[in-house]
Amino acid sequence: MIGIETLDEFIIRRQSDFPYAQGELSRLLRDIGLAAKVVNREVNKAGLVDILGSTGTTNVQGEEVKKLDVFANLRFIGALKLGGQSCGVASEENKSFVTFDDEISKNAKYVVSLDPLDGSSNIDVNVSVGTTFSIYRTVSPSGTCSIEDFLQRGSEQAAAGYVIYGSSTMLVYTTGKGVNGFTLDPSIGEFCLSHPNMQIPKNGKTYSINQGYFIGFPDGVKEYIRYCKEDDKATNRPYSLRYIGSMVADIHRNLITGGIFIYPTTRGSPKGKLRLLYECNPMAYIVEQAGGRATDGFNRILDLEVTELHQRTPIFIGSEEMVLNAEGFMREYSSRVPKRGK
Ligand code: AHM
Ligand code: MG
Repeated sequence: MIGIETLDEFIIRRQSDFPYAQGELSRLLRDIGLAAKVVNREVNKAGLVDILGSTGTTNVQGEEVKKLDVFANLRFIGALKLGGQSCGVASEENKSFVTFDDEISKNAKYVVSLDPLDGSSNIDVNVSVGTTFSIYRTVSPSGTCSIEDFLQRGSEQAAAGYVIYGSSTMLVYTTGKGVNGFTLDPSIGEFCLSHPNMQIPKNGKTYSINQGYFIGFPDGVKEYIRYCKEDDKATNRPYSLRYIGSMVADIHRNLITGGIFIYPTTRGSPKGKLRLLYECNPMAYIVEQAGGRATDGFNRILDLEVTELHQRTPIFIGSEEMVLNAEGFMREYSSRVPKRGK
């Protein structure tokens, strides 16, 4: 198609970027793109489920009406299993990882970790949601996988990305050679290259955090928030606060316009809320590849040791200068004894 490059065409053109250029990773990415289209179709008719479902448990085709996050989980796992390029999937929806031991995946060299529908509570109120995914080359022999394949550091990711189901649907991914974004054109049913070589501004004037939990934040975060709200023309403060409550949407906005997203430790989530394996690692890889920064306030997210599938971590992610600044507050105040009622 003249002037338009589809996701599939782009992946094939860039196949030589991959260190193991036998096409498996390309096919895996295309499987993810396909599942994203199916999930997008369902997300777009979310409000119709009750109307179309005849009893609340079955729809007009007689299929069981599933919650969208369960539906998305089945679709992504189904597409990856059928594609035959991965030998297992770890998902936010499953306690343990799922393995594929079919004939079709007997030579598979990859595993995938994903959150099939992040921010799914936002579905009920017509607010953007997302999918995050992370792909690793296995350390186990081809066609087999074990927990070690999933517990690799984020720096070992072969590819990662996200899909945002927003006012338009986009798939953004990296294989370690920059970040490219594709917008779904519903008229042709294809993701088309719309955001080549995405770069996050080095600085911004948006901070994104659930400020409702302020009382339970570490002192460094409290002080950083005070800094964001101060008047200072030279540094463009006060910053704007923007918080959608869908990590993918919040980080996507900051990726494009500049900003910082923080989900720190809180009183209710003393280890942070977001999951390292399939939420923070893929977003950190994307943001770093776009020239930004992602840490837990002290250490690079991609270097964190992964010890369990559903491990949580605090995260500070976005424009490099803003994240560095926030880390400065964390360092300065972490050694101080927290003051009561502050
Ligand atoms: P989920 O995986 O249960 O959907 O939760 C993850 C979501 C993120 O998308 C978002 O950043 C965060 O939870 C919002 O949490 P909170 O409501 O505590 O601010
Ligand atoms: Mg999630």
